[in-house]
Amino acid sequence: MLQHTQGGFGEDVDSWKTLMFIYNSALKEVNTKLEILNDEFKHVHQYNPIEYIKSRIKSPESIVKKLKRDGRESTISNMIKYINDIAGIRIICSFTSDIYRIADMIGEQVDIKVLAVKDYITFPKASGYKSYHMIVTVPVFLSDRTVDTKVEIQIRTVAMDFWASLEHKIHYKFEGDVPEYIKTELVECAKMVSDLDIRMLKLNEEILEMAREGASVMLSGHNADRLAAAQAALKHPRN
Ligand code: 0O2
Repeated sequence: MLQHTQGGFGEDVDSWKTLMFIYNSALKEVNTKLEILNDEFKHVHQYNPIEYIKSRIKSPESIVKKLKRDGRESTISNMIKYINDIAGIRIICSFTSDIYRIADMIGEQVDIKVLAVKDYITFPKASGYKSYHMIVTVPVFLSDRTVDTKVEIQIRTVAMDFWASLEHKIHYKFEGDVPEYIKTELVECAKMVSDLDIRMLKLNEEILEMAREGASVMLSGHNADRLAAAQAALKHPRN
């Protein structure tokens, strides 16, 4: 029978390799769930909310850096307890509306527990950073137990991802000490990204509306043909 370990790993899990294996398995679990949700959405609505998915395991250096930043010792138990994004998944979609749609679908999965949400879309960071973050746990089913494992899910548009990738590179290059004029430029670019997202969403909604109207015109055209055929049949009955 499977033993269910709540909130992390049992005391017996002490090796780095085992830990990484479990975090990797959690990424696979979430990836599969997302693929199924995306396929189902396409099947029902003839539309793909997810453009693509990226996943990664945080490097040991980044884990140690984050623990140090928070004034904690670099121990395995601290890492499990305090580092929420050892397993990270980034979902990239076309439109802002897709972000909330995907977040809702994730939240409704019965075996996924949402621990925390950070909505940097409604409340962007001062840097201009926009993204929707969810910290969740997903059960990883092993031969003798189930391990609830933390995964950070970041959901953002293609435009937001473009901005965040460049900003991350700049931040890394200047080791956090980014010159003021570059920071100002990045904030300006973030505004342009937000404008672009709003305009693209509006454009898409207009196109969808036109498609809906087109379909109803076609339908009424079809009905008109059927009506004319029925009238003709009444005028010229075969028998
Ligand atoms: P990397 O290299 O992407 O892994 P918490 O994780 O909740 O304990 P934290 O780190 O303050 O605390 O959480 P937050 O703000 O949700 O940020 C987590 C991740 O979001 C970061 O991980 C980045 O991936 C991304 N992020 C947050 N703010 C910014 C930003 O201003 N610019 C960019 N480009 N990305 C950001 P890491 O570990 O910092 O980096």
